[in-house]
Amino acid sequence: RPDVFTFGETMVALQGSGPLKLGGTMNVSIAGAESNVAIGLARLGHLVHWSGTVGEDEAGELVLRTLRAEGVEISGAATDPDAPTGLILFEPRLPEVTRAHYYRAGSAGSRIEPHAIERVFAAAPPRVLHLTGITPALSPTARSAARLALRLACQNGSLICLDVNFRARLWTAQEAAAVLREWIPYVDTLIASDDELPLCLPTSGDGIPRTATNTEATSDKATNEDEIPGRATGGDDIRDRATGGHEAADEGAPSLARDPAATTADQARLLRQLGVGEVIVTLGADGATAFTHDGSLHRPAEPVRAVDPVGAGDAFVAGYLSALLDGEDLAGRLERAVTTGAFAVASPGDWEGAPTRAELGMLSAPPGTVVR
Ligand code: KDG
Repeated sequence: RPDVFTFGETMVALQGSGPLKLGGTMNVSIAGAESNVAIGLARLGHLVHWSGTVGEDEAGELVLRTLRAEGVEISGAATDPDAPTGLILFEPRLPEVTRAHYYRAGSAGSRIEPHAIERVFAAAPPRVLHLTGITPALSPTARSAARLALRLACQNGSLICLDVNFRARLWTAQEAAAVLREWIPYVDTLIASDDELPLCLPTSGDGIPRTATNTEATSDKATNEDEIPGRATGGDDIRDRATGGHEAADEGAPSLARDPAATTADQARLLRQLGVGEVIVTLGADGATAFTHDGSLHRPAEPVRAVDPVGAGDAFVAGYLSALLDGEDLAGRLERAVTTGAFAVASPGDWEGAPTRAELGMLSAPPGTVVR
């Protein structure tokens, strides 16, 4: 049984050395939020399964070869002869500001099909399903695949982790909100930046027909194949750590609609009332705050010299899930998350700087240390 299953689009990534329009040299690598998390977890010694579709091209070979080399299980991955592997260009524009340019519309990765997900769950349901809000933005079939994963994870008692990862270039906030609000009642661990929280909250008057009172949280009445069932009980205790050991959504639906003056804590409380086990709000250089059944806990970021911010969120998720799998308490989970996040910020590339378990302690080495 894999510790974690995740899936999504992984692209070939070209990392420029300065403003793109000036030309120059580029470094060739791969990038994808879910595969970044998968690599981060594999480096920390966890059994991770990644699935996705790449083109039948050299860029696709690079994606699969890299993931294989990093120890990520990819037996559920597919190749599509009729569409290319997607491309992302990273343009470091200022020392700490990077622009990303996508060439991914109609890519192989966007053509991932639900049956790929079905096969993975049939072979071995994972302890944790990690989803991002990028996958449902790619295409209707990718959205169906993500929804099916949610349903199968519920049926199999897998812990469900969702990183909102809103990408405004891929869909509108309205489109994202319609999907995320449907998923929220089934999420055990929600990871979002503070400005992404409203996308997950029910609201009236924004044209989205989903309010606190019509949100069906953890229904166990699902009879339709297409419905997401209530969560299976028993089995792995990993979900207990994230939800406080209670079935989510038992606190009654919140009566507040989205309120522009609501604080992050108010929003997190509403999300917990809707069924989320724990809400982890990432705050960039300010660290992260977790809201759980026990209250809230803040953890400042590890100070490092920032080299490249891309991939820091994914590294944070990998560290958090790694510690959760190891049975760490909330403080231990946040500590590992800010540590792996700091490694990503201090290293060029999306995932290249992810630490192994033995390297986790290196951050506290004084400047100028040579490890011999
Ligand atoms: O989190 C880093 C990702 O943004 C990057 O790897 C590319 O997956 C990506 C995306 O869709 O933006």
